[in-house]
Order: sequence, then C-alpha cells, then structure tokens
Amino acid sequence: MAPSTSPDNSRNTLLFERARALIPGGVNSPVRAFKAVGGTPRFVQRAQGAYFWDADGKRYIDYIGSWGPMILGHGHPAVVEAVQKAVLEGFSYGAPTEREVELAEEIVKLVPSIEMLRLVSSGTEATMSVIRLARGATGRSKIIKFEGCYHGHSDALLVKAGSGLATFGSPTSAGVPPEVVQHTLVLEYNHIAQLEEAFAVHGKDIACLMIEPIAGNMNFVRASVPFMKRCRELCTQYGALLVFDEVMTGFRVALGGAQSLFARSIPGFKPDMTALGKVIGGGMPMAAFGGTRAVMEQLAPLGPVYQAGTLSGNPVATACGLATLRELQKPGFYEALGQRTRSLTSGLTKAAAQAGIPFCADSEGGMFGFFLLGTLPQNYATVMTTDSPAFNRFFHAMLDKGVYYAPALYEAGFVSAAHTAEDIAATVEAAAEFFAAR
Ligand code: KE4
Repeated sequence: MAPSTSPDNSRNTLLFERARALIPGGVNSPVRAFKAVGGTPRFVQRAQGAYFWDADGKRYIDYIGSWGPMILGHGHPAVVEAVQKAVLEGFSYGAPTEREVELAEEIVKLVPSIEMLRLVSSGTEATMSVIRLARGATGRSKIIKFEGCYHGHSDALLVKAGSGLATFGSPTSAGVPPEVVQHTLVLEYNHIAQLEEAFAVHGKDIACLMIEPIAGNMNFVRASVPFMKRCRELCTQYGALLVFDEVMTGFRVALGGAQSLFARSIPGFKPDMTALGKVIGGGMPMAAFGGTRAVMEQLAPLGPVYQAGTLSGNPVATACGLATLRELQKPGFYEALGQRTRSLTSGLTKAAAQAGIPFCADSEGGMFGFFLLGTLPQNYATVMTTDSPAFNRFFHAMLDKGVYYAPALYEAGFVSAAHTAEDIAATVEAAAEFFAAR
C-alpha cells in the first residue's frame, strides 16, 4: 500500500504546498514533514481532549500530544482558564514574577534531586545550558552521550557515534565544525563494558554524562538498572556530573520522572542535574534545568557561567505549566494513565500476535513505544533493524483510519488522561484489521 496522501484537493495538500514555498520543508520542525514515512503531513485545525482535526475536518486519535506536553489532553478546562486569566494580566515582562517562583517551588517539591533550577523556553536551551554549566562547574570539557539519544539541536550534542567503540563523535549536521564535537564521546546505550572503558581512559576529563533514562528518541528503550547503576557509580568515582535529560520523561512516565523509578531499584539514586521540558509547559514554550545548589550557583548572575533568555519564565507559559502540574498531582492520576497506556500496548501486541506479526511494545506512565520486532531492543542499532517500509505501511493505514502515531519508527508515543477506553479499543481494532490483512 502506497503511503496515504491526502487527495490533491485536500486542504492538507494545498497548505503543504503553500508552506513549502516559504518554510523549509513546509514545517517548523523536521520530523513533522513526514519525510521518514512519506505522504502529506496533516495540518491541524484544532484539537480537544484526545483528538485533533486536520485541515479537511478529519478527526484523529492523537498519540503524539505535541510530542509529550499534552498529558492532560488538549484544552483541559483548568489549564485553559489559567492561561486565559494570565494573558489578561500581560504576555511578557522581562522581569521576575511570583508565578516563576511558584513553578520552581512545585518542581523542587516533586523532583528531590533538584535543589535549584532555572526556567528556559525549550528543551534544547535546557540541555545546551546544562552542558555549559557542567563544563563551567567542573572545569572539564569532555561529555558523554549515547547513540540514539536526542537532546535537542545544540552543536555539541548533534553528534553521531564514531566508527569504533568509545570514539569521539562526528557531527550529524552540516554547519557543526568538527572541533565543536571533538569533546563529545558517543557510546552505545546499555553497553556497560564500553562505558567503563570510556571512563577508564577519559574519566578525569569528563564534565558530564547526559542520558535519556528512558530513550524516547529511539522509540522506547529503557536504560537497564545495572547500566544506570554503573553510570551513577562511574560519574561519582571520576567527579563527572550525571545528567538526566527528562525533557520527555519528566512528569510523563511518573510524577517524579524516570529518576524516581530508578530510585526504587537503586537505593538513594539521584542524578546530579536534570533537564525538563514539554509537560512542565503544558504545551507552551517552557523548559527548565536544575540540580544541586552548589552547581546551579555557578550560573550568572551569581557565578561565572552565563545563561539568559528573553522569554524565560514567561508568565503565560508558567500559568499553563503550573495548572498542568497541579492536575497531575491529583490522587490516582498516574495509576489510571499507566493502566490506560498498558491497555493500548497489550491490545496492539495481542492483535499482532493473532496475525503472526513480529511485534513488541513497552510503556511507562503515559509514554509508550512499539516495534515491528520480536523482542524489545536495548540500543539504537537494534531499533534501526526495523523493517522501515513495513512500519510506514502501518503508519499510513492507521492514519487513514484516524489514528495518529509519530511519523517515524524511532519516536515514542503518548497517551493522555483524555484518552478513553473506547479510544483505545478503536485503536486496537484498527491495528487488528491491518494485521489480519497482512
Ligand atoms: P525541544 O528543543 O524540541 O523543546 O527539546 C529538545 C529535546 C530534548 N531532549 C529530549 C529527550 C527530547 O525528546 C527533545 C525533543 N523531542 C522531540 C521529539 N523526539 C521534539 C519533536 C521535534 O523535534 O519536533
């Protein structure tokens, strides 16, 4: 089946043509262009609850939710009310507000490893600032990241694994000079021996190790507990900072983020720094980074590490984020969300098994992933063994049936509190029809 494309007279097609005339690829972020899956992106006209409607008025069950932020579903009344009230007080001041303090207090209360934090406007800003701060605080230049983990598009982090093991990476993007990434070491996710080798050779020069604790940028791959335990131990042993990039997992997989899950298995576990985003803005431009007071106080205006932002802590975005975080803390929120997400992944797995299709899935809280593979991958190379054309056929068949998954096999999926059991049943039925026809 060829990728579904909207009919030529579709408003999606017409809008995509207009957009491509003025915006590179017709989109303001590459993954939205459907390049990996082919076909015509759906231009969203409006969204409500678990759904959005495209430019032709077709309804989709939304499993992207803005790539994570819309955990309550689109247009939650308490959030809408908070934003409407905030805009009447002003859009932006470039001066401190009480609400920034309230949001900081809420995050510090919910994420024990964060003693102090700074608000920024995107996950990229958060992780970019963390790298600079880690380097400034330690006086070291080298950083470790993992293949398949994405931390935004700052130069030092646009790096792919070198040819051999534990080599310094080369840029994944044009425009990034090799000297900018010469200090970035790219390792294989979940590879303990390689991690130990890297620290044995470079440990005293490593400023930080940055990791997605559940890697949503290679669909859904968990760091194993033994691997994460070694990351913590080696960072401590060599004086490097352990940085959790929880831009996607923060408040998405659990109220305390992925770090709270590792703390259940590893007594006393805490990262040194955390990057947050997505959910904490409730869909508006808001992210944050935080950690121990000793490290955070190295930041301007207190310390020598510079970092700034015109719209950082924006009063409308903080209202949206605060209203979202308050809803998440209601009793039973994550239990219900986790159960709803698991009903999706188990339903899809059962439907594929009945049709004899290789398929596996995993989820935590409101985040999930599935693979057209027999077993859950542990690293990027394995994820990429997926039959891409088969995924693309599945993606477009679901799109035609009004189910909207991430338009790339290496992206995670998201369930919101607004997704009903009926939505899940309809989603599973659509997949079962597709699998049965294979
Ligand atoms: P932003 O700069 O896009 O707000 O955040 C960058 C970022 C940092 N860290 C993690 C773990 C992330 O997942 C992201 C961004 N996630 C992607 C989805 N894979 C955003 C979607 C997009 O790029 O359009």
